[in-house]
This record gives sequence, C-alpha cells and structure tokens, in this order.
Amino acid sequence: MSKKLLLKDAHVEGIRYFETYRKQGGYGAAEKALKMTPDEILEEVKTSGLRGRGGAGFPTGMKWSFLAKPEGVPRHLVVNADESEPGTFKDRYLMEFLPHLLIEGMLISSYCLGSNVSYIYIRGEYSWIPDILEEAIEEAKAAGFLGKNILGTGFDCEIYVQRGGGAYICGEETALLESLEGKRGNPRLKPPFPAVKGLWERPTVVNNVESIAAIVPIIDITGAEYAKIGVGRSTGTKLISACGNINKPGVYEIDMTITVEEFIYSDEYCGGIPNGKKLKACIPGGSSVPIVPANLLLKTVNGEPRYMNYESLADGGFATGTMMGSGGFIVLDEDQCVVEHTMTLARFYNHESCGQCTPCREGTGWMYKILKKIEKGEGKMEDIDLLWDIQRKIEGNTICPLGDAAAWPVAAAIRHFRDEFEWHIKNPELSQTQNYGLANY
Ligand code: L3W
Ligand code: SF4
Repeated sequence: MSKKLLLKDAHVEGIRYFETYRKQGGYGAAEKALKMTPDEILEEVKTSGLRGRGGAGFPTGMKWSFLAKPEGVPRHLVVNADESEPGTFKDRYLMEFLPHLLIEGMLISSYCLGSNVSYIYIRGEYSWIPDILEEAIEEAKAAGFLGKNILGTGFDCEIYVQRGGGAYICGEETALLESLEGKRGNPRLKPPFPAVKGLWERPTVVNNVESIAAIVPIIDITGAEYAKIGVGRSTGTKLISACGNINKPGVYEIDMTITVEEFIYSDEYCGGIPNGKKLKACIPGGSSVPIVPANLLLKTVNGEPRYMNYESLADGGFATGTMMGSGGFIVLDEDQCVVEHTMTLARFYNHESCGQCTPCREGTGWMYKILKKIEKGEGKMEDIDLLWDIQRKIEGNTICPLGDAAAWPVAAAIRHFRDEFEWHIKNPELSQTQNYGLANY
C-alpha cells in the first residue's frame, strides 16, 4: 500500500475546517517552520527532491533558490490552481477537501521566500472552490496563522484568491501572471523567468497546488525522510487523478514505486477495466503527454516493468515513452477510437491557443480539420503525412508549451496507431457509422 502524506486525513469528517484540521495536527509544520530560518526551510525542500507537480517536474528547491532578492523589491508566491488540463482534477480535490493543507503550505513557503502577499490563481470553472479557500483563509487568520505578526514572529502574510476567466492558457505560468495583473492571458517569452521578473516585474515563485501542499509533510517529517519515499529522482508521493475506462475513477496518492499494471488493475487504485475489456492505451500525465499503447505501457523498451514515476514513464524518450506530467491518468479500453480521441484533443488545443504564434494558431486549426476529415472517412492517405508534417513544424517553435502539448498527442497517435488512421481512410462508409475500436476487436 502506498504511503499517504497529503491525503492521510482526507477521510476525516470536517477536515475542511480549521478546528478539525488543527486537531489532526494541522499547522504543526507551520509552527515548526516559523522557528527555522528561511535558508533552513529551503535546504529541507532541496533535500526532499520535490519536483513540481504541475506537469514539468522542475525541482522545487532549485526554483526557489533562483528567486532574485533585490533590495526593497517585494517578492511573491503565486499558487497555480488553474487546473484545466483534460484528465487532471487532483488539485480540485486538494482544495475542496483539504484547503488548510494548501494554506499551511503557502504560509511556510511564503515565509521561506519572503512573500508578504501571496496569491492563489484558480480556474474560473471551479466556481464553488474560492468560497472554500476564502473561508479557510479567514479561519487561519482568526487563529493567528495569517495576517500581521504571525505567531509573534514579526512575519506578515496575506493570501488572496483570484478567479480566472476560463482560459486553459492561463495555467501557463507567465500567462497566469499577465491575467493576475488584469491583462489578457498571453504567455511571455522566457527568460526572464518569473523567479527574476514575475508579477508586476517583481521576483515571483509560481508553483502548483500539490507542490505547495507537499511542503507541509516535508517540514513535518524532514526533507531527508521525504526523499526516502519513492525511487530515484521521483521522491515523495504523487497525486494521480484517474479516469476513462476504469472501474474506480478518482484521486489516488501513490508513492511512485508501483507499476502501471498494478495501478490500473489493483483494487486499491483503478480496480481494472469494466466488463473485462482489454487495455488499449493510456495517457498517463494529462492530455498533453504522448499516448502509449498497452504493450509499451506495461513494460519499458528494455522489457522492465513500467513504473508510475517520472523516469520510467519517460523511458525511451518521446519515441516510445511518455511523461508523468500532471498525473492526469486517462485509460482507453479496446473499444475506443484513437483517431476520434486525438481529434477531440486537437479541437481543445485549437480552441485554447492564444494565437500569438503562427505555428500554434494556424497549426492547431489545421490538425483539427485534418483529423476531423479522417475520422469522418473523408481523408486521403497523404493526409496522415501532412498531419505528421504539421505537428513537426509546431513542436519547439512556439513561445509556450501549449504548442508542444498540441503536437505530441498527434505525433504519438500516428506513431503508435497508424493502422487506425489508415482504417478510417480505407473504410469511408464504415468509419461514418462505426467506431474503429468496436469494429476491429
Ligand atoms: C528559473 C530557470 N526558473 C525553468 C521554472 C519555470 C517553471 C518551471 C518549469 O510547463 C509543462 C508543459 C505542459 N530559472 C528555469 C526556471 N524554470 N528553468 O521551472 O518550466 P518548464 O518551462 O519546463 O515548464 P512549464 O512552462 O511550467 C508545464 C505540461 O507541463 N503539462 C501541463 C499540465 C497542465 C496542468 C494544468 O492544467 N494545471 O497541470 C502536462 O504534462 O505540457 O510541458 O516554473 O519558470 N533557468
Ligand atoms: Fe499562444 Fe500557442 Fe504561442 Fe502558447 S504556443 S503563446 S498558446 S500561440
């Protein structure tokens, strides 16, 4: 059984409220941290090996150590709660059921980074959650854990919740900062990274909700103990939101030592695939990461079992591997049509492109149109090569990772499931009335 650090008290009735959270030991890590120096906290975070839980897996301690500290310029912590990646809903779970875990993590992180005003930028569609967060902030303030002179340390910290307007691109950290400043959420060119020039050009750390929540157990048990959980550079625990063709969709906390097979089939996690269907493929890290067929999902290119961690999922690079990403685990059974699935994603990225870069603005539209044509049985064989060519021209040629995120699913679908694309083209009548999966298994 995976060790639980973040969700250990998720089942406790009333854990959303300060009183219960406190009774369960909540804010103990904050009390401990406020007796430490910011540098000591930073060392713990570095030692823990924590990697950003939003998708990129960038080492949190390293990001924090990049934070510029010019004299007299305020610094900020901004929590990225704009969770909009299809298949990803773990941050929603944390904020909805354990808001004080996030607030406590923010207090410790703000103290370490020297942020007196910190923000939570939350996805607009999570319309009921800001009230939960604001209530938790008020409770923490009333108990002396936020506001002026926290626990008599002389440290002041206010937390504000800002709702987004419903654009996926505002989850990209620089677009988020633009939006938080009240502008249209267009990504900025990097460098400069937010750690140097972020919110209102001030040094800013932008971290995912789960990354900041993980600071609480790191301080609680120490960075060294946290680093012993998991394997290699995949330390600690990771939240996975599982969905698609599985018996038990939901949010699971894993310790990154379990295999993909165990995660899908064990009753502790997804509980297998309904109706005894076979596994066809999986997208393990949210819609932006490459789809992987069952044979490569259950073992690596070296024939080793594939594990639910950063390194194993990427084994073989993008050619055969995929990414841990944000942990949005989408399972496709044998009845699903990969072409239709890829078209749905292409429509999403086309809709969400901010339009600044030509390859992304135009390419995502072309990919969607071609995929739609193929899926309807109106495509030609050369359309597959055209699709391949377009995705190659997007990847690496755009301001922000949305371009790559639109290109990778298309590339992986063609690489691993070319026969499905060809089936639609060779069987125009069938493909108008039938789904590839249902027709071929
Ligand atoms: C200072 C340097 N800071 C890097 C910081 C950078 C950022 C972090 C990672 O995209 C991915 C994307 C999606 N000095 C630095 C530095 N940093 N070098 O490190 O940066 P980066 O550019 O590798 O990634 P990113 O822009 O954060 C995130 C993928 O995640 N993804 C997306 C999921 C979406 C959600 C959601 O809806 N919430 O999770 C899923 O896989 O495709 O590749 O902070 O500033 N020298
Ligand atoms: Fe906008 Fe797409 Fe360019 Fe990102 S890659 S800045 S979403 S046009």
